[in-house]
Amino acid sequence: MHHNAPSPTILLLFFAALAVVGSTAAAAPGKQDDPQKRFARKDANSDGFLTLEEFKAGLKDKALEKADKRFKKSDSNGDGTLSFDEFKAGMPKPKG
Ligand SMILES: [Ca+2]
Ligand SMILES: [Ca+2]
Repeated sequence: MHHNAPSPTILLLFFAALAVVGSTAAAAPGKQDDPQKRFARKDANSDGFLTLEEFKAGLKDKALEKADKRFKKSDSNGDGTLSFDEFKAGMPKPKG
C-alpha cells in the first residue's frame, strides 16, 4: 500500500462513517442503559405496562421474530402485558 495523502473523497467517507457510527451508538440501546429507561422508552402510552405492540416497536428482523416468544416467556402472569418486573426479568442479565 502506498502512503498517499488522504484524498478529499476518503476524508468525506471517513467523516460519513464517523457520523453513522455515532448515530448508531446513540440510537442503539447501550449496555449502560438501565432497564427502567428502556422500559419507559418502550411504554408508548406510559401506562406502566408493555403490550406486545409496544414491546415489538422499533425491533426488526431477527429481534422481531424472537419478540413474540420473549414476550410470552416474560409475561409470567399471562395477562398479555409486561409489567416492569416482568420486562426486567425477561432481559438478558448483565454479568457481574
Ligand atoms: Ca403501555
Ligand atoms: Ca404480565
